[in-house]
Amino acid sequence: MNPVPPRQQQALVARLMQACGGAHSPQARRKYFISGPQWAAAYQGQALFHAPTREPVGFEEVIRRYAEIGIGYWTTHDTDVIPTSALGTDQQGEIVARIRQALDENGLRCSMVTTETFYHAVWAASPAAESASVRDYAAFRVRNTVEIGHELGAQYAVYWPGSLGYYVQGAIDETETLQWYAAALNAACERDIEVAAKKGRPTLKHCLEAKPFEPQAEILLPTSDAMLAFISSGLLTHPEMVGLNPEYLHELMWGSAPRAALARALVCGKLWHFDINDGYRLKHDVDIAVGLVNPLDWLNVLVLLRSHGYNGPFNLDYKPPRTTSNYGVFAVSFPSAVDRFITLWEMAGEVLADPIIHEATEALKAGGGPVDTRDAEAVAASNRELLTLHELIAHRLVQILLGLHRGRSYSV
Ligand code: 3MF
Ligand code: MG
Ligand code: MG
Repeated sequence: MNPVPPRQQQALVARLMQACGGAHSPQARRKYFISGPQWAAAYQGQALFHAPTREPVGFEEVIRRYAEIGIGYWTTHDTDVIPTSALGTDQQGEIVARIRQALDENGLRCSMVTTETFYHAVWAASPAAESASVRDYAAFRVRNTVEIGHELGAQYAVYWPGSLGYYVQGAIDETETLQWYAAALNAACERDIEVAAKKGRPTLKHCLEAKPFEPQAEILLPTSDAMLAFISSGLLTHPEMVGLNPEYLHELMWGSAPRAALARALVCGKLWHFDINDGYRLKHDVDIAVGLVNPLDWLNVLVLLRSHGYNGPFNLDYKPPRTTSNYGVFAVSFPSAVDRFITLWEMAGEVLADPIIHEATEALKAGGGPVDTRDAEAVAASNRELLTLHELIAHRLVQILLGLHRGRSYSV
């Protein structure tokens, strides 16, 4: 192939994307409760060892592009859109008004707001630091975010306490830090109750998001299970207002099965919001787009969520790779992520309707019939042949994932 000069490269990407086919229309995409974060589209590719590879993108452009793609909901940190120094000032009011206008003009809704409590120097010792001034500031920030959320018509507030921890051992008392963190959440919930009553709106759903590693060395609430324990610890004044925003990769990172983590949240009635992405076990938070690494696991996650009637948002919390250009973010990265999600969602429906999986599952539950249930050998013998169905179900799931159940085969 001849070299492709820079001015022809976008056209090549567009043509090959078109050739991939299988794209859903913006109208079809909008039927899903899929939200696009401001920070995901605006991510410039920077990291500790990485200079940015993309130009900055403001909220007007992100909202407009999401609308074109068919992503119906938008989410943001307070400081993604409002400079730290402008928080709580008239300038904030002006920016929020501009956001409302951009959302209205493009037919998007803001579903979630979140407070950035990890980037600025003020959070060096976490939002629940020893100093009361830091904690008062944290309370101001989360209350202010609740107000922004109500202004923008959001239903959810998310909290990622990524800096709630320490670098060196013994410097903090963990129990105190957790109490102080709870105090900030309590302040947010109490302000929410006041603002919601004043505006005649329901209160927000406050969702905690865990991550096991980074940016702090040791993290006090590293998993969704730790969050569940924290919610029922007695430290929160409104535990009924607080649930979870698990992130797929955050659960995978520590070696968990994300689907099992989601199941534990479901049985507690706390699975309210879900950050969708992909990546690898025991590595850092690479935030690859949904289904690019673990499509089979993703199919199974969606089977679980569909079968339990999860109806919260699917928040596209991933980072377009540094190798993707500004053009590619909206031409390839977001539309392809949304379409893979929709395909996996539809496949999950096929799994739930599949007569083979259905019969195999029912047979496993029916078991082998009457037996002396104090006799281990007899119980094992009575079920032995049925248990082969576990592997048969796994085979069937892969058939559905690869389209083999529709007659596709790979013999040459
Ligand atoms: C970090 C994250 C965060 C959270 C966000 C909460 C930057 O790993 O996943 O995204 O999702 O702060 O909304
Ligand atoms: Mg996240
Ligand atoms: Mg992540």
